[in-house]
Amino acid sequence: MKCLGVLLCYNDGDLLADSIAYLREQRHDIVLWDHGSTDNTAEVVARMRGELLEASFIPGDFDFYELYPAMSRHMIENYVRQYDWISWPDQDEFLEGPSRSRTYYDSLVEVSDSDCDWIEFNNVTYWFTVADDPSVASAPGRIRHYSLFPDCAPRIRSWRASATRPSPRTPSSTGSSSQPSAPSSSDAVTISNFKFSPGTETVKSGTKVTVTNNDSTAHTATSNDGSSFDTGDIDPGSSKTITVSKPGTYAYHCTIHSFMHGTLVVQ
Ligand SMILES: [Cu+2]
Repeated sequence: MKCLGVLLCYNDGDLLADSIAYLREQRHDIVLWDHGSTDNTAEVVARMRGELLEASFIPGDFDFYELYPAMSRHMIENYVRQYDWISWPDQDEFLEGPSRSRTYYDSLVEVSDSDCDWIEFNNVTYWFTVADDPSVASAPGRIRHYSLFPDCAPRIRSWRASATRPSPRTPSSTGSSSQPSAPSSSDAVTISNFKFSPGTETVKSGTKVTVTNNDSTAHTATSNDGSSFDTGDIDPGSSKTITVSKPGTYAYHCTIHSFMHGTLVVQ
């Protein structure tokens, strides 16, 4: 059974190594986004990069309330089809089955074989005390002090991957939108680490702009006005071109990762 864990991180660097190690113990591949942490999160991520399927840094000025929808679209676009089960704890949470005598992974296998599509978890607080055994490597094994968080409704943190269905995307008409005009020269925008570079590109009217995706996940370059240009999906390692004739300043974004923004100035 293939399990994928999602971690959205913000300034919980002291717990992050345990969270990553725990999901790995429970046989999950991990997609991690760090939302502009200012503590040692980046250092922990760098140290544990080999344990992570994906680690991306999302700028802190990206709206927190857009983060979950953006991650959801990212998951649907890139991962949901390849996995059987998704676990999406808060980054300071350890997901466990109903009994600690079995691993979370073993509980997931049981649920996966049932008709259930998701799991609700009671919200339990834990804390470290001197009575905990620091020689136990597994954090949940180490922590012995739990209490049920009062007045807190159970939360869904884990579900069948196929229950996350792609919403129909508006198909992009063609790979590029171009008005007839003599192309004068060409220019390039590259995408690396979820960023368009240069952030603002200035070209002459009719210039063919090549957008190259150096990431390991698909992106688009889509004008915010919804009509001037849309590359459609640019697969990892490939390029698409945009040609715009009408002079103006065109803000654009990636439809899969709405926090990715760029500007094309056509003179
Ligand atoms: Cu993107």
